[in-house]
Amino acid sequence: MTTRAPALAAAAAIVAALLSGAPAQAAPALTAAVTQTSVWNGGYGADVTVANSGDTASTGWTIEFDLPSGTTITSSWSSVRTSTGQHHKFTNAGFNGAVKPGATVKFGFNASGGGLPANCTINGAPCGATPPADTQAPSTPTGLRSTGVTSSSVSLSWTASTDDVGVTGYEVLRGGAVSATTTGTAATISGLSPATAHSFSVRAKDAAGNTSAASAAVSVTTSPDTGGGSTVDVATAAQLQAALAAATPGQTIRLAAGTYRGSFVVNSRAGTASQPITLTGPRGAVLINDGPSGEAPSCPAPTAGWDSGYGLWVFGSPHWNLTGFTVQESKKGIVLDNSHHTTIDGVSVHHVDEEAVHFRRSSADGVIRNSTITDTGLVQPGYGEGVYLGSANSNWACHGNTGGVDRSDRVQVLGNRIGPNVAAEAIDVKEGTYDGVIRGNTFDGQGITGQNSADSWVDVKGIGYLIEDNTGTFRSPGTFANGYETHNTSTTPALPNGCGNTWRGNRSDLGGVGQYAINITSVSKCSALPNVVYASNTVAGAVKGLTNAPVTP
Ligand SMILES: [Ca+2]
Ligand SMILES: [Ca+2]
Ligand SMILES: [Ca+2]
Repeated sequence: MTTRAPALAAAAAIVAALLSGAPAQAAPALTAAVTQTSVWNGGYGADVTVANSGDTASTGWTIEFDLPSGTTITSSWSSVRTSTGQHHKFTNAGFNGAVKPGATVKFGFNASGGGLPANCTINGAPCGATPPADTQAPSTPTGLRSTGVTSSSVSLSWTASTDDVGVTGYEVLRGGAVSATTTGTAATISGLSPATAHSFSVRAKDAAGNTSAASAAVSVTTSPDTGGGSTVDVATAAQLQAALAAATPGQTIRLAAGTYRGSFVVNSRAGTASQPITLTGPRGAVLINDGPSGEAPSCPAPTAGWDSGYGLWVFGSPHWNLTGFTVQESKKGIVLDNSHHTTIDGVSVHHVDEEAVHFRRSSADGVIRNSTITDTGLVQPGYGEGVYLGSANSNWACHGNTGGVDRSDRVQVLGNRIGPNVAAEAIDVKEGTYDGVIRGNTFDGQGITGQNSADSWVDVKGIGYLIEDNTGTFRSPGTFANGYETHNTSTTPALPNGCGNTWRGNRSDLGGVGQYAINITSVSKCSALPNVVYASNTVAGAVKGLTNAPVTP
């Protein structure tokens, strides 16, 4: 027994050495180390270095490791690979099985996904020699940029970092806090506030937990909230009527080109300030109402059995955008009742029996801009205004829903072309309305009829309007008295109608017919709140001159 014990002990020691891969006398001692050589969005390339710290050349080697789920090998070289699921086995190629003492050989692979090898063995023993501790952080990511935004998300991309051992992932920081992690070089951050600037940076990590500095920050602003942004495409009158009846905040109703013939009413379908409702179409989307028909109620309101004949009627429905389309061959063009914050942009209204666009029943804070109006008042020339702001006090019983007054206040009329063949005023500013802006419009007075005292581009019975940088012309035929007029209509309640308005930078060509560019009917009635005509207004072709009122330098 005693004579055999040393032999048994020696045999056990050799077995242990083989199992551990530890160096042994006169034997190769192989280790293997995996190093990422490049990293890209969605994958990486790696070298595996086989080193021999023994004192005899190896005759061959087999390296095995596992990759985590989601990471696969797309190619490999300088070895013979057998992959079974997530387990990968590499044996030496013909030329690199012999690794001399102190020498290294390499093979490599490309991976899809960011996972790194685990459970690495070489010739059945652990791959290694304990690697030196990784204390070096990856390089700082560069090239951070936005690749897309929505109202609630931002997509980012950046250039990969490098690392002495390997980048294992990235952290996306928003306002200094980690908002996403990824193994690739792109990320989408969601759950963000709309219409808000958000600051992002990104940093890289390695397997040892070393973290790079944060990249340069980028600020990305999310889109405005469109309330889910649903778009309803319509191509027929019935589809349009159904869409208007079911409109919800944030929605866009999109008209296909074509003719829509019928009664189109938006009744009590309010948008909101942050989620307006949009009706949009090309100029070739044409709304026509062949009405009116049926029994009218005493005051106009959507009523079963009655068709107003209006081309588009927005009733009790604030926060709408009306863009691009055409209204024609209707009794009135576009009528807004009690529908504040409506924006009309780039529409065309023409060939209507009465007025083209009417802000009525205290439809305040609206805008009409970049729109074209011609050929109004075909049936009622005296009511054929281009844009009508408010109501005559004789109609306040119906339309005076704010203290008995139609307060269609603060409407802005901007950059429109109105005329020719607008039978009444291009813009009629009714008594009791306040503080609108009439700017940058082009008025062509040809065809104005003089009916119902309509003999100027603009008639101002409202209060506190700013009228500036408009261009007006007149050529016969037509009945044309002055470019702009004021009137001091007496109302109950008493209001300073036709006072407190300002003219600046308007260019008027009265065609040798008009008396004054700006005729202030009564200076004395506005002594407490005077109208102001600045010298920056110009006139040509006037019978009398720029204005009957004092000119302010
Ligand atoms: Ca490192
Ligand atoms: Ca007049
Ligand atoms: Ca009028």
